[in-house]
Amino acid sequence: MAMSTSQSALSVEEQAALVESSKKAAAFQAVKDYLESTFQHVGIGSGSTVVYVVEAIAELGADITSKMSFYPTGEQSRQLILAAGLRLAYIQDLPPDASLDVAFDGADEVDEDLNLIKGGGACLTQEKIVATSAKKFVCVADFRKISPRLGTSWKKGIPIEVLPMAADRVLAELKAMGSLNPRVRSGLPGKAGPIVTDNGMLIIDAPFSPLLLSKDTESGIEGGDGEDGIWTVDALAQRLINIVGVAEIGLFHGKN
Ligand code: ABF
Repeated sequence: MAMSTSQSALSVEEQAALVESSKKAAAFQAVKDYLESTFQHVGIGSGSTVVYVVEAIAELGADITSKMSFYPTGEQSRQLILAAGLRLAYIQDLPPDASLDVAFDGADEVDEDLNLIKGGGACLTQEKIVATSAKKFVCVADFRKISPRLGTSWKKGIPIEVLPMAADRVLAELKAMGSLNPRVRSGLPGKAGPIVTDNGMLIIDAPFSPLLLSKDTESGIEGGDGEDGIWTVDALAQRLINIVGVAEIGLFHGKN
């Protein structure tokens, strides 16, 4: 979403403060609206917005939260849960026929159908496991994340977790599909080499033109399966996950 005139007139500090207050407001509202006191199993995602989610949950008090277990999507959320004094549990310990009551997580970009790009923090596989284990998934995002088409505001590309031995082949396949300059995500500043995920894999960021992610017939574009370079979110997601060597992708579907 583009900044409105009044927002762009703000100083850098004022804009940063606006973003923080928006994240906090979204998080507190999400907890108020979607966390029920009878819930027992709650997923906690990653990123800076989720910090406020955990703050809002902790403020409910032990009378409510002590009956709940909290399932992290990575080390950051594990630490958040522990620091807030909440009960930590792991998704692998939840019986496979059981579900989380709800999971809260952030996103890098959200479209009008609530499709998401996630994985800017490289935890996308764990995030998808927790999200899809929940009866309800609540995406908590501030005004910057909403866009008419994925790829408009998040320009770094779709995060894709890949087996290291397949990375070059996956890169070649992505280029053949029309991804613009896909690349293996490199390490933190001052740290050489690629980022290695908690699963021992690499992350490829694969940018696609926002136009390629249009909602086919609804927006007057036929096809959407990559023919003529046009992809729908669904077709692209299906194509990406089927590339050999891809473990998981950072496209999350809004409708399932
Ligand atoms: C996680 O954290 C990721 O999927 C996403 O990349 C990121 C969003 O972080 P933030 O809330 O800091 O913008 O949800």
